[in-house]
Amino acid sequence: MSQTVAAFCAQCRSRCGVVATVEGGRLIQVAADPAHPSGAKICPKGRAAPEMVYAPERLLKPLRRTAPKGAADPGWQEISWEAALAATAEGLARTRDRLGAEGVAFAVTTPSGTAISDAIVWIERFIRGFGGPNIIYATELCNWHKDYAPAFTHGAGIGLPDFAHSDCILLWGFNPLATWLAQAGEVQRGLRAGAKLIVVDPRPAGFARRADAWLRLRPGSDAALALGLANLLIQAGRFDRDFMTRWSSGPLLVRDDNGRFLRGADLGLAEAEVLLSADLRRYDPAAGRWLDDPSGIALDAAAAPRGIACRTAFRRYAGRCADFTPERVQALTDVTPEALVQAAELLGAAKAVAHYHWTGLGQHAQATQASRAVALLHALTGSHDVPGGNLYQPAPPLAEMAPLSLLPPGQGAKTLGLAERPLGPGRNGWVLARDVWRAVLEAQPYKIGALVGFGGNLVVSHPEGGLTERALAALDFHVQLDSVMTPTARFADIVLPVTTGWEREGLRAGFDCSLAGQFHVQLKPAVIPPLGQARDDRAIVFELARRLGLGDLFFGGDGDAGYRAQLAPLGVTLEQLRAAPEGLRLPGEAVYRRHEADGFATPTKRLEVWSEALAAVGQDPLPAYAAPAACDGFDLLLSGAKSVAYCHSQHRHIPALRKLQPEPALEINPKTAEARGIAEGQRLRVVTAAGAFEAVAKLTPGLHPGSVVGQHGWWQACDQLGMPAWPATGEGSANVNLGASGTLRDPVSGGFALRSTPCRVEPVT
Ligand SMILES: Nc1nc2c(c(=O)[nH]1)N[C@H]1C(S)=C(S)[C@@H](COP(=O)(O)OP(=O)(O)OC[C@H]3O[C@@H](n4cnc5c(=O)[nH]c(N)nc54)[C@H](O)[C@@H]3O)O[C@H]1N2
Ligand SMILES: Nc1nc2c(c(=O)[nH]1)N[C@H]1C(S)=C(S)[C@@H](COP(=O)(O)OP(=O)(O)OC[C@H]3O[C@@H](n4cnc5c(=O)[nH]c(N)nc54)[C@H](O)[C@@H]3O)O[C@H]1N2
Ligand code: SF4
Ligand SMILES: [Mo]
Repeated sequence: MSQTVAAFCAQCRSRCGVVATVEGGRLIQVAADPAHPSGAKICPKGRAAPEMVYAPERLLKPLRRTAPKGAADPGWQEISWEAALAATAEGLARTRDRLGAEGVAFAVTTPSGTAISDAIVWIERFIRGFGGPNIIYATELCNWHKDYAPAFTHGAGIGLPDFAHSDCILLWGFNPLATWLAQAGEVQRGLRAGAKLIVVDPRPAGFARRADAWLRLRPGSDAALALGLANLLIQAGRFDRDFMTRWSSGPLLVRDDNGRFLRGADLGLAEAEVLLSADLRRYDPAAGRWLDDPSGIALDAAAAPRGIACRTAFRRYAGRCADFTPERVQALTDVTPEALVQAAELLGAAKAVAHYHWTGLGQHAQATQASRAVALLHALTGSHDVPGGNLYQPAPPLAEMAPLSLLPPGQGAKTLGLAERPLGPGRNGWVLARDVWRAVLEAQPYKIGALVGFGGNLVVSHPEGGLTERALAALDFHVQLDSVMTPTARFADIVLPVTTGWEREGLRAGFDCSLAGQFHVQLKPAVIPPLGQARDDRAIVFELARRLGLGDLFFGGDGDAGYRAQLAPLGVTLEQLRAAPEGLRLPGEAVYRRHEADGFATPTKRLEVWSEALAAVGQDPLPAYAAPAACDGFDLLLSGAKSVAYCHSQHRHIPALRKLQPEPALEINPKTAEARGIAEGQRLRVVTAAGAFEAVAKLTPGLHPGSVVGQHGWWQACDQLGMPAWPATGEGSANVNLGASGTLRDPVSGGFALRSTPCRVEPVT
């Protein structure tokens, strides 16, 4: 008897709506559910769901190490859940007693590329309730420069691109055909309705070939390109002057001598903190409003009240942009003046521009500035929170289950990296792996002795794999939760087997591929029961919490009570959601231009052309770009991109997926290859200042000739196809992150320049 069950695929950010077919308790097939807001299509990973669930590599029982960490064979011994949970709780309690709660670090795998999103709020609730200030989370490599860095400009993340209704779609270092299928569908809808398309990518992948303007830039030069485009818009007067005047900090005066806003106190006014326009009209930043009538206020002006030379923030920004002439932009980015002008024409002509950027913009040493440069470019087009632009329609409200305030007093200040990067991810308790490793190996600034990894493959997916292995081997206590044995789990003392997303529930409010999806709420059912003894992450933290005296925080162990608390603000019950596994469309209308009512969540409550907050931490208050120094002996730039076949370091063991991408490819322009005597399919060694890794040449006509593009995440064998494993580290490894340099880092986020690392490529003989 076969039956169908509505659900969504939780494997990646797309969260495609699906219908699963189950026969005799076995998952047989997963298919798209066109009735679902993100269900038009599914990708090969979704189709391979049955292979993933029933893979012989699945871990189905808790394991305990019996051999020392250095040993070639960990000597895994199967143990009962009771023994595994008791040992875990005891290890955590022991470490907390000895070193304080900060002596335990946590790692959580990415919710954009795994199904951990089913449980992540509960995991964070557990970590914060326990008192852990340090979560290794990859955000600085992943989403920080799109979800947090844009807040320096407009107080929020990048927003929801309304691709389907846009006149001009701007994909910047983002390849949704491979990484966010539902959003690729929205792009296609927009194109069918006549939208123009601009793609900024060194690689001729995804939508690049179909773009009206493909800007094939040199990796990492994104900020220069954005400033150059902004320059053309400003020079031609083809920007939304009204929006910039009414809603940005552009009209406010900035002092030439100290780079601070001119304040009332500077002029001896009673209102010491007011900011001033060129004709000295007063703006109250605390209230977010002008005290004088702002009509006719100048955006671009200079003034010298009381002899204090000032220019408006906008004039300073326009001046910065003017440094990026088409000729200079070409020298910095390799984008021709013709292509630049063409793209600026498209942006200038569009009524609304919908844009998105992700890791192509984010994995660089100047990523925060690049994010600012693109946010301001987008602001110039006047597309903030308007139909066809980027929207700020919030997801339906679930109760916040993991606020930072759960951390006991004083713990938050212990978050590693906060002192060096006070505006970075540390503010949310998210830390760099390398900062944790320093605490493990050198007790700096304090000792960390234990790690709990909720998935994640730190040895392969994070930079500095060799360092990671040394630190993992030095831990006193390490628990890893995963569904397969990984190069990271190999170091653990206890490995807990977890279910896949198909074997457990998952609650999701808002499917943010589209405005319509944003109103959709769904409690995905478990389409099949858990395999073997696998348990779901959520149930595991409920149980660990009970054993660690945090039972009250976890509703006395009652998972449904937890869901009910989460659903309380929504006006939908758990029973209603369980009765509608395909999800519910909540009532509500889109609201646009939210800033007109609320202002922006920035220090000036305006969209910040000039950022005093960045200046206060030593960063340029205007978006900036400086060409990196040439690097002797390295004539190419190493970049990267994801394959549709895999998420990060997962799935190489799945036959249907491994057939799509059998080997770790290094994309290289045929001319670049020819000059080095490299042929298609040849084994190559990529050498950087930090290390080396191997890959297989894939000649890619059209690729930016000064760059090569690797794929991270290779380690695993596919036994069913007889395809080999790759060492995670050391000789012959294909681990791209062995080439990541600890010195090429974004100063605000701490992120690594994984996509702009100087390298050279040589054939392996
Ligand atoms: N199939 C699949 N889907 C995934 C994931 C996965 O691993 N596999 N992971 C999920 C996660 S966690 C994430 S973060 C997202 C990431 O989603 P994306 O950011 O879309 O992922 P990528 O394909 O790695 O990178 C996007 C593009 O950036 C380009 N690029 C490289 N260097 C540069 C540069 O210097 N400048 C610019 N402008 N572009 C550059 C690449 O050529 C690539 O086409 O995908 C999510 N979805
Ligand atoms: N060079 C280079 N490095 C990169 C990137 C890049 O583009 N280039 N991308 C970066 C990005 S964007 C990200 S997000 C990170 C990702 O880095 P990680 O989060 O470490 O992702 P993976 O390497 O795929 O490891 C995920 C592990 O979690 C397990 N897992 C999957 N689902 C679950 C679950 O529901 N529960 C539990 N407990 N475990 C689960 C998987 O089996 C797998 O072993 O990598 C980053 N590293
Ligand atoms: S695109 Fe992502 S969510 Fe959609 S089917 Fe593929 S893996 Fe699943
Ligand atoms: Mo990511």
